[in-house]
Amino acid sequence: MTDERKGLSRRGLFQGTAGAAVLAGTATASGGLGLFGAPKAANAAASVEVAPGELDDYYGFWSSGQCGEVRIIGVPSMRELMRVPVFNRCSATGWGQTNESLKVLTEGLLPETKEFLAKRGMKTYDNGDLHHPHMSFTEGTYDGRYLFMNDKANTRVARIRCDIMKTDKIIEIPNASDIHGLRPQKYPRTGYVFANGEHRVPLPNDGSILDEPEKYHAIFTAVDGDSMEVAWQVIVDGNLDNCDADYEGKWAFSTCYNSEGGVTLADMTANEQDWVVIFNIEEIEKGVAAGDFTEMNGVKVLDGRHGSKYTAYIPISTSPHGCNMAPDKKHLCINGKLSPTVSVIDVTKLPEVFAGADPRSAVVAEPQLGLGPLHTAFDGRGNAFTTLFLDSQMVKWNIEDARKAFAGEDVDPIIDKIDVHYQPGHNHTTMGETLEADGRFLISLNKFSKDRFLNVGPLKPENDQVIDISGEKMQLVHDGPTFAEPHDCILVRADLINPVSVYDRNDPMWEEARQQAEKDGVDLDWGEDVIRDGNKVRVYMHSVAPVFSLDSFEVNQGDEVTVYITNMDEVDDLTHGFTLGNHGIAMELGPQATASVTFTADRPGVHWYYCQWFCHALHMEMRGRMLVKPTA
Ligand code: K7E
Ligand code: CUA
Repeated sequence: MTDERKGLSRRGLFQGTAGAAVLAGTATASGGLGLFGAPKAANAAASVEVAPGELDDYYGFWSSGQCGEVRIIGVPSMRELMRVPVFNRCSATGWGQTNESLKVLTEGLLPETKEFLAKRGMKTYDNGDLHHPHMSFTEGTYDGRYLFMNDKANTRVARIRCDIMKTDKIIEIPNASDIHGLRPQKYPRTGYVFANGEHRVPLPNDGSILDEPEKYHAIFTAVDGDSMEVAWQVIVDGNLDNCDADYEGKWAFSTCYNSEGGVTLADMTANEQDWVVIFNIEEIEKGVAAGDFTEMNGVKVLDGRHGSKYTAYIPISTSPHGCNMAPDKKHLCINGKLSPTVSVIDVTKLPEVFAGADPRSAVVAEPQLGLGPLHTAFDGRGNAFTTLFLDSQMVKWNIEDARKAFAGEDVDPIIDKIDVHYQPGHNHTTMGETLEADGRFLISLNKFSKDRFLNVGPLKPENDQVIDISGEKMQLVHDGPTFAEPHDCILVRADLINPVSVYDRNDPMWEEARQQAEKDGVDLDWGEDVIRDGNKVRVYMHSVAPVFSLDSFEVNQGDEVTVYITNMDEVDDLTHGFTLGNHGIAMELGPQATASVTFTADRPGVHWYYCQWFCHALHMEMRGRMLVKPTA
């Protein structure tokens, strides 16, 4: 492509996306570049272009809020690559219906939750509110092993295996009421996954205390990221919001609002100041070893309220929100939300605070940035980018300059501001929460899109915008509509993630199916058989495109049927499916995977099952019959 032609396509990109509305009014005869100006905008536009057949430089892992799933988006192209069901029920893959997924969804629930759900005829929750996806770390950077995420709706923490991009563990957190902020330990490795219980509730929350808010507590949880068991919990004052960890494995931090201990909006915002809580990991581990805890619901719970040696409370203007550790290993940014400031804490001063120094002495900068600062991201070159929710802007500022200004020097730390569209919450830079922050792209996750896209009715998409931050000035280069309701994302360099294309037949995911097959004397890989065991029937078969190895099986009305299917194709991208007509049953069968589903055969007659994943020229013919013999 010649430079001239590139220039044309860049213009095309702007006219098609960000620039359309503006350009309509300002286009000039010289080519319609208008407001964006020729050279800089053109360069920026080129940087998000990923031509057909080319690959993105980054994996973006997006949360999806109340959809309860994780989405994988290529960055900078913003092409959606995959959806990974986590807390939701997925029609395509059978997540929430297959025995393998139900094991993940149910085994980590608390006994009282299982009992509560059983009364409603449910095995697990089928919704979630997933805000914060974060990858496991080794020595301060992403290691490609796992992703961890929170469920604010039903108080859970989940893990995705990045080799197969499937959820493999979900646990419910006892003694907490919803999980909001979540971050893995960055150093030496993950290690702990820190999870904030946001709402304050009585402990235990069994009805013995009701309308006595002064007796409610919020709780901070450390989950062991390897075993996915709760390691310990710490009771704190206030409501926990967002959290982060440092780069030396010493601290965890949580923003806290509602120092008032109130239960209404007016109560909760009455005080001028709330705080950030600093958790001293070493002291907490010593306390656990020394037995300085109360055991509650099987968990070691430490008291970290004011005056505890496990925590420090640093006063911050009322209701701080985002909590972001800079890759300079030194500066923690606490975003003001109701205050127009970001408070910068120098973590090297924290030992003094724990030794008795004034907690505010750790605050080394507090730049006034604009209205509604919610979250901050970093470029690895000493600059920070903060979302301004109320101003609908992104502000770029320099951390050292902010320190100088705080110390009384006449320096303006603000480098640049640009409009985003509209009302940004989180933002994230490429590799920005790691020591390998590379300062190429910034995503602004805007809560509203207003007039940026074709009208699709009263429910509008959100708008995730891509901003080029490689130069001194920020440049908006792409608009990306998203469905409800991503809060956060991370941007991971593509070489750090190496998923497989075909499952390993020894994967533990279908271990229970393998054990059952052994008991039944059936080869789970290549076998096919119908095993009757009282009114329980187990049907085994495999699939190789374009056939199921059983083209029919017969059961009696009222039988409890489990169908086990193994996809024995070894080819990349050869997924089959099993959909059983008029039974509400469908599941994904990945290459070399086993999946199973259990149901009661209570509809007499002939029921076709078919493959719902296009796999072969004869995909339409890939089917069989279930014959259900009436009981009477
Ligand atoms: Cu929406 Cu991270 Cu839950 Cu801020 S949080 S915006
Ligand atoms: Cu097998 Cu479609």
